[in-house]
Amino acid sequence: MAGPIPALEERATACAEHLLECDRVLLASHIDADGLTSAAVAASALERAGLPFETVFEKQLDAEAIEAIAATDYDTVLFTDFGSGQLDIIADHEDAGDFTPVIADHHQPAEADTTYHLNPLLFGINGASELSGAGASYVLARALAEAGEESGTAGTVETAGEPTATDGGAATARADNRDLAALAVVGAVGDMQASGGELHGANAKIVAEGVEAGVLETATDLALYGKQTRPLPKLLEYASDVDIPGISNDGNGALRFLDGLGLELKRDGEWRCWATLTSEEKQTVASALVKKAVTSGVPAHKIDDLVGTSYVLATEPVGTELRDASEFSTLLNATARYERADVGLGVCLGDRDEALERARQLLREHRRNLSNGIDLVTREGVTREDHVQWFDAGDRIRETIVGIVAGMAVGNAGISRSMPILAFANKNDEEVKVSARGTHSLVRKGLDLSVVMGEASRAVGGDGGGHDVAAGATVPAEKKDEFVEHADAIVGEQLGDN
Ligand SMILES: [Mn+2]
Repeated sequence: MAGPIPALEERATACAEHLLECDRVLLASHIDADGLTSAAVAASALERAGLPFETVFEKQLDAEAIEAIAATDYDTVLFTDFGSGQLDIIADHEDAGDFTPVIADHHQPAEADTTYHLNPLLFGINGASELSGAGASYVLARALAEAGEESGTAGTVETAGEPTATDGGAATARADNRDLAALAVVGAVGDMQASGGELHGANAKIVAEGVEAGVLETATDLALYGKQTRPLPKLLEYASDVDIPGISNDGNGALRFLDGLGLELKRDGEWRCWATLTSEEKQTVASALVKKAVTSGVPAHKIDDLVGTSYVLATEPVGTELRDASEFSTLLNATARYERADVGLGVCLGDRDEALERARQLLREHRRNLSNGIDLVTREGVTREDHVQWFDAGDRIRETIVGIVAGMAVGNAGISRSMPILAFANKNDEEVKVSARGTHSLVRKGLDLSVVMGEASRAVGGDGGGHDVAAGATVPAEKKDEFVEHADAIVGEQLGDN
């Protein structure tokens, strides 16, 4: 029986067979939604294969972190959602006999290779849009089940305590790890791979396995964030990706729009959410929304963005963030941003008590921190140079969220949309983190913040990079002003308005 992605099958099997020969494994993963789901997929597969393991998380897999991993007495290290980009350092440790790496990643590999390296980019599959770290881990998990079955090393652990007689389908899905497809999809969605409203390529094959296994449902649906948990008026008000005049960012407008549809909007005094509407009710709202967008002059390609594929985790309760891949990944990101990978992993592995409650609390705090941060920046304002605007939050906004705050504050009073914004926050005693945010219209005019942050930071002894519309850097604290000067000059050149 073939795995979900034939091109990766042979390598995945080699990785799986090596793992199954080990006495125990150290699992190391990245701290973000994709990394957490990667770890959960790998941890479940290792456990079902009867392989003892321990899990560690890193925000950044740098030389120091790899050194610490090498210092443990594990002979085999399974890296998920990172490892490829650090392969040069990892290979040195492998050569020194510190450990044998097994890597399930989707990032650009460094100039080195190793035997047990599972990465879609090595097999002509796009790692940015077709397979995430969790997807690569899923491919490995499927191979682990398959190889375990053939070698007879697994088969005793995985069905313990599971209903088998009455629930044959679910038991089979669990025995071959297809039930883990749901987490793989949460990882892909969390890694922003659902471009144009749906998952493509290898990701789509994983979706198909999840549907077959009964853990996923897909539907063409409204492509708004919060269908499971947001009260209907908030769902529409906060949907800012497609700007519908009179509804987006307009609480009263959203209420008036819904009131005019003749629907039962509340039940037991509580606003209903999208997920609890009947299909007719959803149809009524969706058609009215499209009509409103058309009559408000929203361009056709934007109206298309209102509709997309929803990925529903079929075994999770309706009306919870766990049921929607996008809301699930947001919950995981909230745990990751506050360095509570243990909480995120707990939720992925099925802890619906303590871990879930803590994750929800972290998400509430995260939203509060964002809103406080936006208030702070708006109140204190930004400093304008010729081509960029900036603010320094010091210790008052965490460096892990200062970029999101900057992006959300743009457009508020005194914060221009017509130049990029740089946001500083303290990282430690010696360094500051700087996050840059632009707009797509500035990118069309030539802005590339990845280049700006990379060049300006290296000019002052720091380092940085990212994407054209959003990037980040770390620079020595005393070089902040010099960094701003460099960034200002480079943006001026890019936009050609020197
Ligand atoms: Mn990833």
